[in-house]
Amino acid sequence: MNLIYGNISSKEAMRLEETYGAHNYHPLPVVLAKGEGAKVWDPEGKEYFDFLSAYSAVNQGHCHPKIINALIEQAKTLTLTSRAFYNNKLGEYEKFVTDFFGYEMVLPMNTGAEAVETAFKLARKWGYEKKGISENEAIIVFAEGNFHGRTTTIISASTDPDCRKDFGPFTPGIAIITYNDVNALDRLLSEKGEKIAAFIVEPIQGEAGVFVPDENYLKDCFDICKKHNVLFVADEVQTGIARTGRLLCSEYAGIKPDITILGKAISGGVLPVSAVLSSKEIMLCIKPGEHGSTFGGFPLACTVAKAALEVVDEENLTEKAEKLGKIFRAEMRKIDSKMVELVRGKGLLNAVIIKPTNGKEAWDVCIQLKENGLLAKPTHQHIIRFAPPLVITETELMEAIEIIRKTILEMS
Ligand code: IF1
Repeated sequence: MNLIYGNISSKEAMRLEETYGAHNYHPLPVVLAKGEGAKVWDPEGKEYFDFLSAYSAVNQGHCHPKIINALIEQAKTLTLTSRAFYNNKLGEYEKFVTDFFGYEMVLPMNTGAEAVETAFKLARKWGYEKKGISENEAIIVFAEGNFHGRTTTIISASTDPDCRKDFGPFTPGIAIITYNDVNALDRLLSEKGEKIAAFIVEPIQGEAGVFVPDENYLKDCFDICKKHNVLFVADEVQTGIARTGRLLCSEYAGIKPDITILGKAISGGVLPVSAVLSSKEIMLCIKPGEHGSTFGGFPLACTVAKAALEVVDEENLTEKAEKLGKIFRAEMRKIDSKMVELVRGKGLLNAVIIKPTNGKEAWDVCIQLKENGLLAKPTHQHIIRFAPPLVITETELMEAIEIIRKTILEMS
């Protein structure tokens, strides 16, 4: 087969990963060699709509020219300084990003998991210093079905056996409550509130299958946290940055979390950039030497993230996500097939629950979608997440919807 992009065929790329890479993933059998906007191409030149967007990291579209130019220019000037010295990009970015999201201070990190770890440590520190929790007694609350990353402390809060099995012993001081159950939080905080530093929660549970909680859930949880002097921490690594039709998904609840965690799309998926946003009062609990990372806040990241956030504004991606999301869900619900059991989501973070039909499950549907030119990934056997880059045009979206409709009708 003739190669259009690069010099390694799909078959060979898959063989190399299989042979030399750890087997910690089970990818869909497709190899990507190029991306632009909402589309990606394999080495042989076949074109696909990308309906995963690297798990909502590529909200601004693949290889956005403005972000890539910012990357190239800064890469030629200064990439990494460490935080042993000041650099001339960090402060400017910190002002920009805090203004952008309406917070007083930011602590820059790299991956989403690092930012969650940072929020976890910050909440504990605040718990001891400001709330007066006795030494080593602090509890952080998480919701069942959560996904916050892969570090040892974060998986200590996971309820997914695949994430946990044989990775113990786990970090103590974690409590788990049922998601979307206000009473569960109320009971726990009434019972142990004085030892609880924070409740860390996803406004929509992504990995759990784009599980959208009841309308008042987040607001009620926020109020309960306030009543017990517990920090409300929103993990918006996946839901943040315009994805759900709001800049931050917690805006739907009309709340401003004490701490907001961002990652993925803050750099448009160009570099690992994450951020913990909070107030001065909370953030200044961490003192020099107590937390950090070699790369966190590096000039290259600051420059790329600033450009990536500017794109969100300049291209009205928040409004686009809201509008196109409504179209997407309406069109999915119109598909006349028993295979489509339920459609849910907000903005362009959506899931279709697939009822197994003719022995075909969500995985088989994704394989067939790939054949027909659209990439999406199943989660939990019966759920397909659909989350295209927010720069997708309405015309492209309608084309993509047609592929999904045709594929599902073909299979049912
Ligand atoms: C993988 C899921 C998505 C996240 C939230 C923190 C992180 C994530 C809400 C950690 C990461 C990932 C990582 C990716 C798969 C993916 C995922 F299916 F597992 F749940 F997006 F839906 N908080 N999500 O969703 O961020 O350290 O990865 O930068 O392969 O593990 P990270």
